[in-house]
Amino acid sequence: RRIGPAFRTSHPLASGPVVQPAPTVDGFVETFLGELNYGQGTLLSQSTVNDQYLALARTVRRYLMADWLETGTRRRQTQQKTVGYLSAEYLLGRQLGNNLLATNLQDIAQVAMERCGIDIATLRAQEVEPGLGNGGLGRLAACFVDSLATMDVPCIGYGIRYEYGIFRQTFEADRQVEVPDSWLSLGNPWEFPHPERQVLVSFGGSTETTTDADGRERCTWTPDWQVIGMPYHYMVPGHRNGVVNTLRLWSARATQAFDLQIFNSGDYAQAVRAQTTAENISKVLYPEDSTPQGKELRLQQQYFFVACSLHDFIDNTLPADFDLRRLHQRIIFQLNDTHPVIAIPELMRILVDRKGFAWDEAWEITQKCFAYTCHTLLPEALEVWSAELLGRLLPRHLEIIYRINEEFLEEVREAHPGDEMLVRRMSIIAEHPERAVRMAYLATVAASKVNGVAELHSQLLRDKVLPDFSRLWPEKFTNVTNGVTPRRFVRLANRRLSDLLTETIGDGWVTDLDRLRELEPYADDAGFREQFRAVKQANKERLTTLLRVRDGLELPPEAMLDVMVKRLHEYKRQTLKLLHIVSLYDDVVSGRVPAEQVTPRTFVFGAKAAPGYHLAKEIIFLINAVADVVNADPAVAGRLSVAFPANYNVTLAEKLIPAADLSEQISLAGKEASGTGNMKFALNGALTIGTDDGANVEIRRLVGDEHFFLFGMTEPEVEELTARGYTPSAVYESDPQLRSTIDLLASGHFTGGDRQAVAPVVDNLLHQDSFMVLADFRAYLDAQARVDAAYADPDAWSRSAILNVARSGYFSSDRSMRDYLERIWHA
Ligand code: F58
Repeated sequence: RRIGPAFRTSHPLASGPVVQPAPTVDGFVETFLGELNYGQGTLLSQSTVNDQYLALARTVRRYLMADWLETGTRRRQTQQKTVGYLSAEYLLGRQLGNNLLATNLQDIAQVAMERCGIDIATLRAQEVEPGLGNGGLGRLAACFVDSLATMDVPCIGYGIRYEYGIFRQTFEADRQVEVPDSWLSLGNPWEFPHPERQVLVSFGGSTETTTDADGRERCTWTPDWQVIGMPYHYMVPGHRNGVVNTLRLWSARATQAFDLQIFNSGDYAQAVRAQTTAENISKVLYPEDSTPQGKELRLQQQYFFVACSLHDFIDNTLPADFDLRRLHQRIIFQLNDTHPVIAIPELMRILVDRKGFAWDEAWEITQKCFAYTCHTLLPEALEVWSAELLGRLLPRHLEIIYRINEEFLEEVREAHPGDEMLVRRMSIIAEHPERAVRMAYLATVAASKVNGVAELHSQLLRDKVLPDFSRLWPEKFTNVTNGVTPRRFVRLANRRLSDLLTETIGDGWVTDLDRLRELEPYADDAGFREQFRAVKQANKERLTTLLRVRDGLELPPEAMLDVMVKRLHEYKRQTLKLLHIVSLYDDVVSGRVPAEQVTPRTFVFGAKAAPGYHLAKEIIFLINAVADVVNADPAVAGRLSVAFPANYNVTLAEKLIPAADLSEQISLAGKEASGTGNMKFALNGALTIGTDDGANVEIRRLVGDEHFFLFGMTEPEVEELTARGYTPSAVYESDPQLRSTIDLLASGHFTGGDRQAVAPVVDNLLHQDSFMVLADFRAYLDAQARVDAAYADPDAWSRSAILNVARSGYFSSDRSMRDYLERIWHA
């Protein structure tokens, strides 16, 4: 069967424009019914909600197709430099709403569905979001591709089409239970498989070096197994600009040859099992959020998608006669953390072994084609692959890495003669506890630029994580502060605020977020503040309705909404938030504070724990246990309530963030690389209570100290305390309120008298407390008291909230993209 080259012809119809359905209600209805009849094979009268959702999605898709094809043609013709964003994760969120927004079809679709007797909200709710990421890093990739399309920058997002995304979280007896996320099971209307672009990927086997006639060494890799990478294309529409870029996600398939070999040997069952082995590669997203496990399948995933992507660009995207010495003029591969770093030896292998380049020339090309973004400061999060495993799976790549390292260490020796300690410190190869490849070092050595994701993070990256490298190559290091897309996180998530903004300053802010500055004078306008408060109130009511229906939670819609949503990790300090809640509750039930003096607050948590992260799961249990008791205790009724809706994801974020009054960004200083939730909250008019960490630093600088509740140790203070020796139990002894709070927790009050159930968390706090929760407790409570005082003056609070919105335009991912373009990509 032919899956070969594209159809090329001089036939007159071959160059005609693609016919797009009319952007009218009639045109939409007609297309929709056509999709229902001919696409789904059903009648409106017999269709299910899923049929209708799929037909609606395919209708919207039609409106994007002409632009997609046109963008592709234009990109091929202009041959501009492309950003190849390499990311193992894309946390996309639902597509339907975003694509209706991008095409400006929201109102038309709504009326068209009404005309068919369908409530469009029901169809929107039918979509399962593609949860192909863990958290911030994956969501950042999704924001970046959105911005690049909106800015008409050529970009191909490369990644993995996991069959199962991040697990669905449920609670059983207050404990997290993970359910597989079979997001594809009802059909996925947003993807296009392209079997004609499939790629063969090799693993295992051995290498052999021979010398050919002209004395050149040649290496051949004889792999012992292969899989097929099947690309699925997703549309990435720009905001109403006629641009649609491509996200290309790879799915693993067994090769025919592989199957037949075993099949011919007579073992049919084994042949089918072999297929499963191959297909396992893209089966499931690893749900770890900061501690990589070093599992073989994960390395297979990494190499799989990177090999597919490089091959796809070099052999299927560039013209056949392209001179690869100019490769950097056509592509910059941005490495989203270390997960795709195996692309570096892969490109060297392609250039040297397949294309016949000399090593030095290949290295020169390779260095110009990669840039590396680091997203962490936690030492345990830096990926390291055992040389044994890497050599077994990718023998040629390990050889290449060794050679890169040798030549690099020569350079170090030349720059610092006699300093063998330095050489050992900087080696890409670690020797203890086992020989292993430090992927961040490999990335740093090869990349043209290395960036952190917020100013503080980039500074600490230079000073603490990669100090030797930043001394050797100071110009290599730069910062690009993260950003978020205003399309999804303001315009789509917060329609009411968006309408108010547009009425007030026009709609330019959607693609030029700095324009929000024009809002500043309105902070002093009582009428505007009134409208702004009404928006917040309506968003809260929308949220309380949702949580009633979705989770059976009864929440007072007038209370201050205090929200902490992010992955569950000790360094993010959900336990600090919990101690605050318990202390408020303790104040009332012990009679120290009359209930009437407590500011009514609803605390909302959203957090998934990595399934193997035991302490994180104990913390989830404890939050739920405290919620149960606080919510049921008449002593604090109408004053304190705690909600922990299960399965926090992008879809829920879009409802929660617009409703929030207070944004909790309380990581231990020096641990959160940037944070991006912090930006989404500020842009939606929440005030932040936060430490001097990650992008909080920049948010505070921009919105102003008076409109931000800062607390806690600074990074240097954390360092100093660590050096002095931190004893959490001493802090506990010295602060009566902290003692009372912890004692109440430890007593089993929240766990039906069961002290064992709280012991893991309490004991850890008292005897380890790696992230200094107790050390910051007092400062946190004081800051929360300032929050209460500020909230008591609605006018002053709204003024601050409006100024947060007006001054947060900097945190658009459009700005991040401009910074990458200027500082790194030069595209
Ligand atoms: C996050 N990293 C940072 N990693 O923690 C956060 O501060 C930052 O804002 C965000 O990146 C974007 O730059 C993060 O989300 C992961 O999820 C990895 C997934 C794979 C395993 C290792 C962590």
